[in-house]
Amino acid sequence: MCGIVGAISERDVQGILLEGLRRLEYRGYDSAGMAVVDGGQAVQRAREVGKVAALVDAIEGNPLKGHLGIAHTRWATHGEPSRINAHPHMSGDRLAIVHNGIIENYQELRQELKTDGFAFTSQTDTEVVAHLIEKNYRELGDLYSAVKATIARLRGAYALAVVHADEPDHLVVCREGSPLVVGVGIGENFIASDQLALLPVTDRFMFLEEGDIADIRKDRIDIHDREGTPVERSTHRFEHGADSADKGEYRHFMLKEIHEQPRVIKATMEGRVTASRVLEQALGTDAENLLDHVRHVQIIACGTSYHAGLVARYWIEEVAGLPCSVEVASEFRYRKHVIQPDTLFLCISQSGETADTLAALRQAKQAGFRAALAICNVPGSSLVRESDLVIMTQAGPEIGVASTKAFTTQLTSLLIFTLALARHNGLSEEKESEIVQALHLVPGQVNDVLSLDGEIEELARGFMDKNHTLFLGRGSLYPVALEGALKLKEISYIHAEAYPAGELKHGPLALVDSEMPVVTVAPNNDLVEKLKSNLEEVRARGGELFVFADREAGVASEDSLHAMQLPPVHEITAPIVYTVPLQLLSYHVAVLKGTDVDQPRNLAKSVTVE
Ligand code: HGA
Repeated sequence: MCGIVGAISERDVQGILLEGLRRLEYRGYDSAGMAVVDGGQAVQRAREVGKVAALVDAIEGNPLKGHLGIAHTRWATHGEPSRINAHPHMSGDRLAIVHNGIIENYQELRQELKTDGFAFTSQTDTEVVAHLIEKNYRELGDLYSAVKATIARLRGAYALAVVHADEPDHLVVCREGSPLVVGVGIGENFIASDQLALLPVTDRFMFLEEGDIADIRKDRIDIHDREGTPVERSTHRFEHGADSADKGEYRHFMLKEIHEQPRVIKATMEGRVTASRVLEQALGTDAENLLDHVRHVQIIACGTSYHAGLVARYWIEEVAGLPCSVEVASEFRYRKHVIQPDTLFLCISQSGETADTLAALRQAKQAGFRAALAICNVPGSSLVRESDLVIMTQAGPEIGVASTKAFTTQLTSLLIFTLALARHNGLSEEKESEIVQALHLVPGQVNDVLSLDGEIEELARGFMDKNHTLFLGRGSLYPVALEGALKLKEISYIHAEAYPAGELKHGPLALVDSEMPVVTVAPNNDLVEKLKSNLEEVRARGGELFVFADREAGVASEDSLHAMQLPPVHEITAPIVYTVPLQLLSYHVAVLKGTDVDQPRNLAKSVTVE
């Protein structure tokens, strides 16, 4: 999604803004722009279609000089990606704004402003906000009051940062439904959509709450809440290493993040499990009391996180013995539902700002769910702040748009949660200990899978010239197949579908021929024999099979069957381990095809719009 950066400092801010944009590029990247104020002179602005590098090239030799500025990477929602629609948007030559979000009533405001004589140069909803602030500025005479009056008229979601050349000593920012963080410096201050953007200049952050409006000066930060009451927002130190936005020795962030998985899975377990038990207090002070009352779990998520939820359903029903439903957030929020008594509402989101998931959570809080648990990777995000219980995944910033380490740490967190819940529902100490011990083995098993990288790269050659792929799995490995197909689609643009293997003969078998590779994950569980029969069905139709199988499952390479042997894993933890070879497969296919692995076309990382 769009990324916002802003700075006010003694020094020129162009470098800070460009580095911030570069770090935000993973959120959305069809165009980028920047506006800088130098004393009382007119605002200087530069905008370019494409990546931040295009903006850098455009201003090379003609830098924007000044101590106050705002910048933006855009992922278009209103109006095509073009220079005219790129942010910052201006009203006249003295006011500039950047915006992340959607203004739902922009058409009616646009009509009104046209009648008032404002001329529009773009198709965006954002330009409406620029003109409305300018209109209010003319009436009220100061920027802060003008922004305040403006947001009272906006419907929708926004994080805004606004500068005016007549007031060159501050910027005004606000948020409602889109993330915004204030970076606290010494004699300089910053704002951004994500802390990651500001790590080169500060490690101290304040998270604005919904409805907050803030006046940011070099040496002061004044925040008011929705009611206009002055408020303090506490300052947090950034927890992850500042080098997270650096690829290091790896060719792509995605590959780096795949290889980080043993470490981050371990980090996600730290403080939450002993050698044989789950520490349920680690889920929150109220966890024990709360989990005691839960009789049903409703999971809500989008994309990869949804697949994590689908795996968790198998665990919750099998290990905790409680009914569990899973639904994509964008469907859940627009339908009527029957809420079972004592249902825990569980949201999964990497960013904690996923618009549909957040909206579903807010509805759920009105609708009478027992409590809300968030599984999230970004501390201080909206989802975390608005949930009763939280499990933070310890994946660290994930830059590759296609999620990898966030998924496996979500699974780790979901298994920890399942065990905590199961303890309240009669799980024996022996069984808990067996599963916790299996979980401790996962980082090592993932390492073993990573050592197969070279062989998986070889397999990837078989997909380069293919247009379609089928992924098969059974039981809790079916969602792993779904996630494998999603990964391949996202980064290699090969059409991929996943089916529960037993469904093959009910339709998709008609598609199987030598042009349709079939990928299967086959741990050595109760279903492996049935899966082998499904594989025979494919081979009988001339299909080429790529099977990731437990080395003890008795699946060996022959003719049109390429078998990759994986270490033996416990059947409960198998979905975590078996995800990894499919990530590597997608990665290598994409590299061989020459696609933009970390920033695939049309996609953005943190989906903060509907
Ligand atoms: N609606 C604005 C901003 C879009 C956005 O926040 N995307 O994540 C536009 O289309 O420019």
